[in-house]
Amino acid sequence: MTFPTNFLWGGATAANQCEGAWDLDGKGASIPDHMMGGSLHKQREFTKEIDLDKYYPSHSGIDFYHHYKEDIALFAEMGFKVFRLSIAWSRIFPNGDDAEPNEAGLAFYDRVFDECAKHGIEPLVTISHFELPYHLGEKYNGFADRRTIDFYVNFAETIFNRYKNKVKYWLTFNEINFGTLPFGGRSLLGIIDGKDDEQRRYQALHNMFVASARTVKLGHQINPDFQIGCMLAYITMYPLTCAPADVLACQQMNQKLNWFCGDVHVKGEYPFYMENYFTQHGITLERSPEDLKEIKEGTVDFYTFSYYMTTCIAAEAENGDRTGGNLFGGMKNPYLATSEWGWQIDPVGLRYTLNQLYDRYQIPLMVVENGLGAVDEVEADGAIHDEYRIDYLRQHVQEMDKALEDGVDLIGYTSWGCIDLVSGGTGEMAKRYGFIYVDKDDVGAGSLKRSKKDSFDWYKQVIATNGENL
Ligand code: P53
Repeated sequence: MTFPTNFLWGGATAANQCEGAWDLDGKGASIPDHMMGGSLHKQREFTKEIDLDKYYPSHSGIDFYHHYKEDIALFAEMGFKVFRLSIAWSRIFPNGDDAEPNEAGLAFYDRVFDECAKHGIEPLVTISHFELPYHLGEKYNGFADRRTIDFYVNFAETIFNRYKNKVKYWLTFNEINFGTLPFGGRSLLGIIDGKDDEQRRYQALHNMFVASARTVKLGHQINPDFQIGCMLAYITMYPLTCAPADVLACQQMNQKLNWFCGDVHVKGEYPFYMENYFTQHGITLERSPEDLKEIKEGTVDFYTFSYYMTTCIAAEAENGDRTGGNLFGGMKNPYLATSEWGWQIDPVGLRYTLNQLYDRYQIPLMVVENGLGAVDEVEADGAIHDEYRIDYLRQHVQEMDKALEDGVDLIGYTSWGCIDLVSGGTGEMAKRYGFIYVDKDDVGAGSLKRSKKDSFDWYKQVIATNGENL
């Protein structure tokens, strides 16, 4: 058995996808509060005005805001060592640029962390998980404006001081590398208006790097025991063929999408290939020597990532088939099966990825999202037989085991959506990831009752045997 005794087993969520209570106790609207539900074939609609006659999934989520005790008790029953959650920025600073924090919002997370402590669960907090206060988008276009750096750092400082004895593990930005794609423009960077081009996106990303680095430094001053990490969506890429042109195209795609942000966070410097990319594409960034110094001084303590799928890259698009649900123009891998949402399932790719990342960075790694989004059927007796989810998770845990044997310093695993929640990409409830089923549908109907799926008992036994009994 290779899992270390202190391995952090657990699950992950994000505030905007589970809390609900979107305007309760002083909370302001966040960007996702302006997004309606969609599906694989229908993009989520974003509206500047919130039309209360329409259904916005984040407004009620799974009402974790009122069910947190019950939900955390269920996580504890599975034996969770860690629970990854995010703090809704607009619950603490309703507009993002407010002078004072909202006490009722701060008090909510005190209750959540106290509940975790009661069960011996360590919280892992994402400071910003695609949920900027809407006002920051509207007034400043989010991180496109440098002033948002200060708003973010002020938010981080507030929660660091408040929870310094309750939270040890922090992540600065969820899936920051999505900022390199149009996909990340609104939800991650907060660009609401006007053009969302590369120039603007890379400037916003730069501002986020400064915000992250300053936050890491500040966090270590507030509590030297803090462990502060970065978080990327790692979309592992293979060349579609062994044609050198495909291999090269794959390397270039890896640099831009998978390596750039991690290199800045971990090494504290812009990599040469991005400097070249900026020159080639006429991108000029406002980066002061002071910014670069801050980035160098605020490198992260550990590296975390989400891992759901892998994709293939070809120099010429016509060399292969595009898979329906695959983002980023990836190609179909004939050796892999796909989920109902078109994501290519690749457990062996996780071992490959862990080795690749550890080789590159040599700091502790954590897989903070992984899982299978699937439609679940509730049987007449209330049971949910999700053996497809167990198979997916089991195979990924086996590959983590092998990566540990390879010598990779992997410190934890939090599967995504440990309780069913609103899908980030599509806004659906139907795309479920949980060990715990929540009775709610895509139009917002349902009792919100929680029930255990077969995967609940499976994961419980995995944790109890520290990964031995799969
Ligand atoms: P959903 C795409 C590809 C990889 C990760 O995604 C992604 C996305 C966005 O859809 O995002 C992360 O809910 C994200 C979570 C999200 C989860 O993956 O679209 O951090 O907020 O819910 C799963 O199936």
